[in-house]
Formats: sequence, C-alpha cells, structure tokens
Amino acid sequence: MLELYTHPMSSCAQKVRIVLAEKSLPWTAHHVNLAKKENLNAEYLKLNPLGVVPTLVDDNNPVIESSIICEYLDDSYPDVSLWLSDPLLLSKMRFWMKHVDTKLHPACGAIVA
Ligand SMILES: N[C@@H](CCC(=O)N[C@@H](CS)C(=O)NCC(=O)O)C(=O)O
Repeated sequence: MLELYTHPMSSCAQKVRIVLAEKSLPWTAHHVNLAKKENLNAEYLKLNPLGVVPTLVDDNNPVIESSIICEYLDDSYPDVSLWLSDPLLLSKMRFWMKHVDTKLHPACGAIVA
C-alpha cells in the first residue's frame, strides 16, 4: 500500500504525484498542512527527519527526497518504466533532476519565502 504525505502547492510532491499517475499506481494521500507547521510534528519527523514533504510510505517503509522517491517507484513498480535506456538521454534526465533539486527548487523557495 502506497501512502504519500503531500501538499497541493508543493512542486516536489507534485513530481511524485506525476510519477504515481504515469504508472497508474493506487495511493492514499495524507495532506500535511505546511502553514500550520504539521511537517514539524514529532510524528511526521519520525517519517521524514528533514521535516519536508513529500514522504512516501510503502508498506510501512518511509522513503524521502522527491527524486529518490521517483526512482524508488520506478525500481519497485517497473511495469510502466519511466527510466531511459539510452545513456546520453539518461545523462540529460539526470542533469534535469539534479538541476531542479539543487538550483530551481531552492530558488523558488527563496522567492516565496
Ligand atoms: N529536496 C527535498 C525538498 C523538499 C521541500 O523543500 N519541500 C517543501 C515543499 S515543496 C517543504 O516541505 N517545505 C516545508 C518547510 O520548509 O517548512 C525534496 O525534493 O523532497
């Protein structure tokens, strides 16, 4: 059973929701109210010590970090694979995943903060 701790405005959580949709995987949503700082509740921090969304829980096992969650879903549920076999295309995909994680997302956070 897949559970996703998510927030509608979270671009990181949206990335994971897109992968779940592309792979037609059933999942249950747990909405974390970031405005009320529910992400910093002791119970949530047990799942995600970084105190951010998203967190995926698969059969009671938490997986954190949106790009790692996307890769975990592709590894664990390979029927519809989103991975690329061509090494050059794969290098481009890895670049964009890294760029979003390390540059674009932190920059967006600075704008909305
Ligand atoms: N690198 C993390 C970033 C997660 C992240 O920063 N999530 C934001 C929402 S997009 C969050 O939970 N912010 C809550 C806070 O910082 O208080 C990932 O990709 O999962």
